[in-house]
Amino acid sequence: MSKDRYIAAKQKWAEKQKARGVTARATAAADRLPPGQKLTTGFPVLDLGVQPSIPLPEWRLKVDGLVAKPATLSWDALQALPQVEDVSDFHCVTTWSKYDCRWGGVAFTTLYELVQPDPAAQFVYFTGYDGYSTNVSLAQCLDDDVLVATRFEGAPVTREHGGPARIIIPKLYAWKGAKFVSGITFLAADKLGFWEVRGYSNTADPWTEDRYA
Ligand SMILES: Nc1nc2c(c(=O)[nH]1)N[C@H]1C(S)=C(S)[C@@H](COP(=O)(O)O)O[C@H]1N2
Ligand SMILES: [Mo]
Repeated sequence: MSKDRYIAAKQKWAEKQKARGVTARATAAADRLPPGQKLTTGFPVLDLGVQPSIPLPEWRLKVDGLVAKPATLSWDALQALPQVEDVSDFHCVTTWSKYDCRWGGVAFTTLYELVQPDPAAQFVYFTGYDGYSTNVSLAQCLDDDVLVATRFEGAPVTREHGGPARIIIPKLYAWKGAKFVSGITFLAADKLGFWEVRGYSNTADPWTEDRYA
């Protein structure tokens, strides 16, 4: 099941790369702004009041859980993986949305391939250097636009926006994307994250205004 999604995502990537430069993304489509959202041109910062500073030589991303090959990636190891770019819209549950965010980094599917999750793994639990956590189904994570982002608009992701690396999951409300990401754990059973235990929706779909559980 997740294997099929994985393959489908990789296929979509190939098609997208081919189409790049040929097709322009539809702009300002009436159905582009999810219900209850307002468009912003700025980029608000939302965090727990802590913006940890992690020097790149000390930065690590631990990818573990129900996987055949757990990995602890250094900054250089992350940079050595295939790098991709994706332009996506960003929807925060506090009702602001930002269009056309150009993120660069490593596709989640690349990490999936690297650590080889067990078929029993169906959920992903993300942790951040600030103590944050959030949980997402594996199926959602295998979408081709899900990234470990290290670049925004061609420059390194700033500390306030979650650098050195943050998770981007464009199709879900942005709290599902951990800034200052430090860990990715593959799990058989779902485990609620920081906001999910505090009443936020577990599924977080902006199109159905799935904000609070
Ligand atoms: N580590 C961490 N990641 C986090 C958060 C946080 O507090 N800590 N806040 C989440 C929320 S609620 C949102 S809307 C986005 C905000 O990202 P931004 O500050 O770049 O706008 O990050 C998400 N990821
Ligand atoms: Mo948010």
